[in-house]
Amino acid sequence: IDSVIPLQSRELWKKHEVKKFNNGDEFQRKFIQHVETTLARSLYNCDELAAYEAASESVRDNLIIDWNKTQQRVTARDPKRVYYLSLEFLMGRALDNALININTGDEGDETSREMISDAVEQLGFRLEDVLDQEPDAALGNGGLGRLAACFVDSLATGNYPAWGYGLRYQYGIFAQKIIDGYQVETPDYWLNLRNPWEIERSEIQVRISYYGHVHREQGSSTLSPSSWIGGEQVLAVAYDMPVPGFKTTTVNNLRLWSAKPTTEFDFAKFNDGDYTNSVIDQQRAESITAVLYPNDNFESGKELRLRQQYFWCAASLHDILRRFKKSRKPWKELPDQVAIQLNDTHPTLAVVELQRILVDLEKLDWHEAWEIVTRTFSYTNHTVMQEALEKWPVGLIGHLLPRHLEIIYDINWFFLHDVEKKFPKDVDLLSRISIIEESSPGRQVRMAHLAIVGSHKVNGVAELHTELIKTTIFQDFVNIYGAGKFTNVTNGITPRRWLRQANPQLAQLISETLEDKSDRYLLEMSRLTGLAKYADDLEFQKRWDDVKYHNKVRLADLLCRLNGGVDVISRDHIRDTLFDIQVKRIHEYKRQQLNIFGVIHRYLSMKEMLAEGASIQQVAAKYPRKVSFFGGKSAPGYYMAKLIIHLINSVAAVVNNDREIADLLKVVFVADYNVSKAEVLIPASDLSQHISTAGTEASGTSNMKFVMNGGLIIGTVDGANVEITREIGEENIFLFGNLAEDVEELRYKHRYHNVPLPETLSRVLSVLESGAFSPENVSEFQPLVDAVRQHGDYYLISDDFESYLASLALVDDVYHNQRSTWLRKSILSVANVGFFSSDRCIEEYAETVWNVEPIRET
Ligand code: OAK
Repeated sequence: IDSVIPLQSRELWKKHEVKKFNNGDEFQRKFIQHVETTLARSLYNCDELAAYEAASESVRDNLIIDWNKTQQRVTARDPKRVYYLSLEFLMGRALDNALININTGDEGDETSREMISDAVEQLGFRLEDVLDQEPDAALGNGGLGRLAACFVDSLATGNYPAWGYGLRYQYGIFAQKIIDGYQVETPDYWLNLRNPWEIERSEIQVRISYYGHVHREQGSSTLSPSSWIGGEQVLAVAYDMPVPGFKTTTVNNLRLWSAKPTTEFDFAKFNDGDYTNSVIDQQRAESITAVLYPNDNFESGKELRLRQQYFWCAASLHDILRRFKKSRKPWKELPDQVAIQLNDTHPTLAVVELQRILVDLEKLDWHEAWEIVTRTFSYTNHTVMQEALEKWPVGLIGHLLPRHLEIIYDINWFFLHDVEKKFPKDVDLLSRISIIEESSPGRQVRMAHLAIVGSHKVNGVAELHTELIKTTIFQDFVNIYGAGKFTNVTNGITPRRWLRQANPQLAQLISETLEDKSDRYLLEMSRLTGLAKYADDLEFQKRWDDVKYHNKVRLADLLCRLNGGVDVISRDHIRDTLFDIQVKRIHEYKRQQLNIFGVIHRYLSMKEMLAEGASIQQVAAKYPRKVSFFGGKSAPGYYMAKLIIHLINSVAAVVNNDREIADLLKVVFVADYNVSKAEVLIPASDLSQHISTAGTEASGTSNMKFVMNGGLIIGTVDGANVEITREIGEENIFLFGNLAEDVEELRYKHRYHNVPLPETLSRVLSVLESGAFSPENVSEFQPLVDAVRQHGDYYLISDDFESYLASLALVDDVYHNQRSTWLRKSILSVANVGFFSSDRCIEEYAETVWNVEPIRET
């Protein structure tokens, strides 16, 4: 590898080589050194926050040493690399994860985490409290962003030469406060404290242009080299986050771009003597990476968002191509050296930018360039929901990126031309598939179409979802390209964070039972099947149940702390209270309203029994102890989702204060659901709800997390629930509701006929209308009632309500009257959850989409 250091000096470098800490003693030395020199503190003013920072700096030192080696190894061998472009990386906390993943000592020894836990304790701190100081890196909204975080973990663990590229937002997803039962958004300025997990690369800067105009030689077409003279300029500066693999020294890189002003002024203003305004204008550059757009499964189409997208695509591509150019290979070999994965359509401008670079700057022939582009990119679709499909007004793109718009038109022209040859005279087909939508008030660019045309592979994220995109939104493209271009890669989750880190007690029980002291099962999850033989072992069931109990207490402790030291749920009956949890973004299609309507039904039925003279014991026999937990954020502008949050809190206020039902039912809305809260909530669930209208949830990934933690699922036949059922067995999951194939017809019926509601739901809606849960504003929840009664019940609440209630009743019965059967289901679920490791998922991408291989240490 090239170096500016003269040969005779290199021995000296090697002599002073920086070494990783390898035991508790060496860790402590590093820790204290960081307290003194990095933090400029001492024994006398080192609090828990300082301890977190010093511990992180020390662990980071180890990671960086391996990071450097990994990068040198990859540079030396120059294999094909993967680049994962995602506008969101929902990483959560880094320290605990690093403690689990870093390598110290030999296999079978005390794990590095235990070692550091002891070392930290000797220094006067409890590791748990130290870990708790870390703010979440919350640079994502929900499923798509967390998937990207699981993927970079698995890429490093699998030793793939792979980098993630994203944006370094100064404000991550907003912090949610609940005030008077309403969601209130507050800014998440997560970089308030120094961030020990990022390395600023101030020397890595890419100049990004916007606006301006395009020049070409007289008489030449838009297909020939053109020069785009950009107007506004900003700088993209790189910040790197190390991503350590598990049981490997591979440490990959997550590169996040931050916007900075250029050092040049607007000279016109400057010369006018308007120095101050010229500086202020520059300052605006930083707004590009100021904030993450807080929408999940929804596109708001704001100009700043498009500016973010181009900024990130252009910076990342520049970086990727700079690295490729070092190997001095011809351009036609780019697709043999580079695979770029588009995480949804957000990075689709990268397709256009690569074509621009190849044609305009590298002077390749259009078609030669386009062949290279399409062999380089592949695209993952994450939703079939119309409102989430990205479309940008042609006028906006043309103004912001004039040359890119020309290229998009040319891409479209050749594409339509080819299709026309294959399907002559099918004008409807052409207008359906065109990258340009001829809509009023103006034309729009359909980013999904551009992503498909610009990629060699397109994938969905669960079998049902892939089937749906192939037969609905992308059907025409299957006819054009053939089915081979479209493939399924079912999502997965990393078992390091979602089992080992989130649920240390269960992890301990598993490794003991499998006699797998060094936790190899976290890499080879098929080993979990070894648990199956204990499914009916009463002694083992007891230990299994004890772990769940411990995790439920841990959740109760967290809620108590968040509630200022006052218990939210009663401690007396935790072991025989069913913890029923639905945590995910609040969305009508995810149907939190169905869940809360079910809770209202339960409450009304209990009250009715009491009113008819039943004893509380009789009520308890039918409606045994249960806490319904909800958590999740609503997009700030999503009226119905916010109303659902308020309804949940209003129901909680009534139910939780009703002495008559004697704590048999509680409703808890956990404010500000995020990754670190998920790590406490998920292991505590007996039951979790994944109840989207069939065909709407592309995959879901929290369903996998709950199962991996021994929770049972109540769910619809949707997304990855289908494959979960196949893996764990249909006797171990509570499925209900209509199927995706029935949805269209049901919606049609609602639209044109007066479909009577089931009596159960009718009662719930009437009570809502009566203002029982909104005494101050009787009609407050009317829109939720009307959505079902008046507006066609688009999410099919009424069609699924009865089977939902029946399924919930079955849950109660098995949980309370057949505990051993319940535990058996739970054990068998974990035994068969291995398929949902993101390691499996990454292997599938590597083999079927990217054609890349791992790089191992020799
Ligand atoms: C976000 C923005 C635009 C389009 C889709 C999303 C998104 O988060 N989709 C979710 O992706 C997850 C990962 O593939 C899936 O598990 C979820 O079902 C899907 O809603």
